[in-house]
Amino acid sequence: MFIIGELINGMYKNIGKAIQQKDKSVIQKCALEQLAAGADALDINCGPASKDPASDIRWLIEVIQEVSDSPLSLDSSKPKVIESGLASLKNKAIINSTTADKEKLDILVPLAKKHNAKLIGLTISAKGIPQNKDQRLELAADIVANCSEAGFSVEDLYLDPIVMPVNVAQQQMEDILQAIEEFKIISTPSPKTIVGLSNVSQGTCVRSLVNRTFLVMALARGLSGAILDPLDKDLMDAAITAELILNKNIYCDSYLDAYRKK
Ligand code: THG
Repeated sequence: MFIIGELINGMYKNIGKAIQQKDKSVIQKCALEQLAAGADALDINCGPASKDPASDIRWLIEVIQEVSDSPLSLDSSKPKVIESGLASLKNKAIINSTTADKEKLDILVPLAKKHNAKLIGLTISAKGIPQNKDQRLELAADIVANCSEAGFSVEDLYLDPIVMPVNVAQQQMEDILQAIEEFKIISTPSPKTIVGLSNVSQGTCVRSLVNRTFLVMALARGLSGAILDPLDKDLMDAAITAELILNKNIYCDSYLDAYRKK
């Protein structure tokens, strides 16, 4: 599973404050801790309080690149912010994200192609959040079609079914899981799949348990990646164990240590 660490996000108080005060040690520590815990890449989101996200994202990228060459996931709903980030990015890039709206796809798909970046496609549009599996599949097919037409490799595309909090959208959980499974048969080669895992537990009081249970169920449906908190050891243990059961890792008594990235 491809793991993107979610913790460099201005919605967290300590990160929001560090961005405001340009305190690079907080950001660098958060980056290195997540990578040491097994993250393959880091999500970078300036958060809702940033007054100048196009400039803040460049600062975040620069200070992280001083300590790491891991891929960075540029997380913004504004193409201008992503474009600004890409201009100062030396590491590999993941564009997080485009929606299924044509005006966004027409900017972000060519941008991803130009920068050799991976692209996350949210199955959401200006019409709103999909309410069932079929609406998710329709939006996913629009995204895949746009990528194919633009000559962007679908293997570099991660489709995101939009995970909703279980306490407000309990009846949609099975639709989301089925969408993960069925996104793969939209095209050959298959697009990959990804979720923003912590969304599922927002507002619940047993967040870690809800997160890891959903992750294991999604992995069983073929999920390729997740944006998650890699410092949650129980979550990482569950992910490693799910991949063992799915025969992606070979069993040994010390498999948790063996597969925990050094
Ligand atoms: N898909 C994609 N990208 C995404 C999301 C997604 N990026 C943002 C988000 N969703 C994934 N990242 C987070 C990060 C934090 C939380 C949820 C998702 C979170 N934060 C605490 C909260 O809101 O309760 C903040 C706690 C605090 O302030 O300390 O839950 O779905 N492609």
